[in-house]
Amino acid sequence: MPDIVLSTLNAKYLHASFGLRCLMANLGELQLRAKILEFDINQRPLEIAEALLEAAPKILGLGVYVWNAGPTLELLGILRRLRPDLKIVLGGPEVSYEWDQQPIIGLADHVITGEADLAFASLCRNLLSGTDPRPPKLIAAPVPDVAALASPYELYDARDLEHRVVYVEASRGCPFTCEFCLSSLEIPVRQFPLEPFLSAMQRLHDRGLRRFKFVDRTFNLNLATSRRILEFFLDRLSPELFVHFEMIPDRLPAELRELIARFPAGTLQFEVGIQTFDRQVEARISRRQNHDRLADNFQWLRQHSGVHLHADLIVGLPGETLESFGQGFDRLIGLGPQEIQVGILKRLRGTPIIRHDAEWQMVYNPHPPYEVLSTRTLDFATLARLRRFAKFWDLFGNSGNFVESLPLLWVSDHRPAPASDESNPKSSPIGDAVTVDGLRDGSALGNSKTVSPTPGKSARAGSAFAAILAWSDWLQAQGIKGHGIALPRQYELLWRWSVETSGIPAEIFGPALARDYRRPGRADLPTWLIPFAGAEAPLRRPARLPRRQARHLGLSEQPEPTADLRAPRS
Ligand code: B12
Ligand code: SF4
Repeated sequence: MPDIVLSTLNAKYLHASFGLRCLMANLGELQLRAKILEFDINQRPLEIAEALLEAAPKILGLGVYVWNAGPTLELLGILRRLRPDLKIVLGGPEVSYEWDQQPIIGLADHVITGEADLAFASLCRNLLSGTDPRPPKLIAAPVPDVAALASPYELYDARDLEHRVVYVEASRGCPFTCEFCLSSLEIPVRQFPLEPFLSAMQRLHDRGLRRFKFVDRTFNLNLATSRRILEFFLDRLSPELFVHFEMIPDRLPAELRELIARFPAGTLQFEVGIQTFDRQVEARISRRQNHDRLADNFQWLRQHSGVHLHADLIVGLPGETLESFGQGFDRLIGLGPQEIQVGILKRLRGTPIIRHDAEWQMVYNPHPPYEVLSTRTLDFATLARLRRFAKFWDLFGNSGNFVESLPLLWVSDHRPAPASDESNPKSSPIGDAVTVDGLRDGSALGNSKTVSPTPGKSARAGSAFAAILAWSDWLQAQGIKGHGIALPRQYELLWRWSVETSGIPAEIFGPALARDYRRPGRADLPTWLIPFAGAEAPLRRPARLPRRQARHLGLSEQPEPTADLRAPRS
C-alpha cells in the first residue's frame, strides 16, 4: 500500500494531469512510497472515494482546479467521515487564492498554495517522519527554481502516450497582466534549461509520442528558445506529428516565420488569445496588443504557413457590448483562423478583474466556474443569448463539419456551384432524413475549394456574427439544446434554416452541404442530400491529425484516441 496518493479529477479522461506528475517527480526518495490515482469529473465522487480508500494511503494530495472544485468538495466530505485520520493536502490554482472563503479548505489538513513541486515533498517528509509535529495548515510554496526541478516526463506511461493529451512545458509564468487570467499573477517568466528539456522531448518521441501540447503561456516570448524548439520538431517531422503552442499574436519575427513556414499543413497548432478587439475594454483589463501587427501575422500565417489557428475571444468583459463583441467576432472571422473559441468570462479566484465589479455591475455565478451572468452593458438575457451563440458556433463553426456551407450564411455572392445531374430538388428534400451507405450511382464527392469568409461580402449586414446569432436564435426557438445532436440532424437543421427559412438557393447550398458531409471521407450521405452530390472522387488522404484539425484541412478523419479506459491509474 502506498503511503502517499496523489490524485485529481481531470476535466476529461483524455487530459493527463501534468501537475501531479510534477509533484511525483520531485518526491525524491518518497517516490517509491507514492502512487498517482487519476480520475475525471464524469466519475461519481462515491466511486472515486472507494478507489482512494482501497489504496489506504496515510497522505492524500489532491489537485483542485476550477473544473473539479464542486466534485472535490463532495469527495472530501465522504473521505473525512470514513477516514478521519487521513492527512489531506490540497493544492492547485483553485485553492491558491481566496482560500479563506472556501468550505473545502475546512476539510483539509494542509493547503499548499502556488507551485508545490518541492513544497509537497517537504511537507510529506515532515508528516511521515514526524520531525515537525505541527506543520502549518497553510503553506505558501516559494517559487521554485525550475532548473532544480526533476523532470516529470518519464511518468507519462504507455497508455498516456497512446491515448491521452500529453502536456509539456518549456517555461512557466507570463509577463502580461490580463486581469481575467490567473497567469497574470505569475510574473516572472522562468525558462526550463533547454537542452535537458529537449532531451526529455526526444525520449518521449522515442517512446512513440507524436502529439505534444505545450502549456507555456506565451511560447513565442523568448525567440532563441522558440527557434530551438521549432527546429527540434522540424528535424522530426512525420505525418503523425502534431504540436500545440499558446502564443501572443503580435510577435512573429522573420526568424520564426521562416521556421514555421517549413512545417507541413496541420503539424502546428497555435492557440492565439485575442479576447477582445475593443480598445477601451483592452485598456480596462490591462491587456496590451498591437492590432496591426496581429492582423499582419494572421495574414502571413494563413497565406504562408499550414498552421492551424485557434483563436480565443471572451464574452462579458467589463464594458463589452453586444455590438462591440460582434464587431470583434467579425474582425476575427476576417483574419481567417480555422477555429474561434468563444469563452464566457469567468471570475477566477485571485484575479484582479474584481476591481471592475462595482463600476461595471459585474454579476458572477457564485458556483464554479464562476461565469459572468450580467454586466452593466450586457443583461442576463443577452448573455444567455451569447452563451448559446458560443455553443452553436462551436458545434457548427469550429467542428469543421460545415467549412464550405456555413460561410454561405453571410457571404452575399452566392455563385452557383458546379451542377450535379440532379441538383434541383423540390423545395424540401428532407422528407426522410436517414443516411445511406454510399451513393445511389456509386459515385462520391470530392473536396472542393471552400468559400472563404471574406469580410464585407455578406448577406446578413455583412456580418458573420449577425448571421450566426440569427441561426442560433432560430435553433433556440426550435427547442434545440446544442448537445447530442446526431450529425445528419445537424445537416438537416442547417438546410432548414439556410434554404427553407433564409432563402439561400438550394442549388448553391445543397452541393456545398453535400461536399461538407463527404469531405472527411464519410462513406454515407443523408438520402435527401443525394440529389446534390457531384461525381468527384472522395478525398481520402491519410492523416493522423486530431479530428477537427483534419476536417478543416479537408482530410479524412482518424478515430480519436479511445476515451473509455477509465480505470484508476498508477
Ligand atoms: C491543461 C489545462 C486545461 C485542460 C484540462 C487539464 C486536466 N488535467 O484536466 C483543459 C484544456 C480541458 C482546460 C480547460 C479549462 N481550463 Co485550463 N488550463 C490548463 C493549463 C493550460 C495547463 C495546466 C498545467 O498542466 N500546468 C502546468 C502545471 C505544472 O501547473 P499546475 O497544473 O498549476 O500544477 C501546479 C500547482 O497548481 C500545484 N498543484 C497542482 N496539483 C496539486 C496537488 C497538490 C496536492 C498540491 C499540494 C499542489 C498541486 O503544484 C503544481 C506544480 O507546480 C493551465 C494554464 C497553465 N499553463 O498552467 C490552464 C488553467 C489550469 N485552466 C484554467 C481555466 C480557467 C480553464 C477553463 C475554465 C477555461 C475555459 N474554457 O474557460 C476550462 C475548464 C474546463 C471545464 N471542463 O470546465 C485556469 C485555472 C483556474 C483555476 N482556478 O483552476 C488556468 C490556470 C489558466 C489560467 N491562467 O487562468 N484546462
Ligand atoms: S491571457 Fe495570456 S497573455 Fe494574458 S496574462 Fe494570461 S497567459 Fe498571459
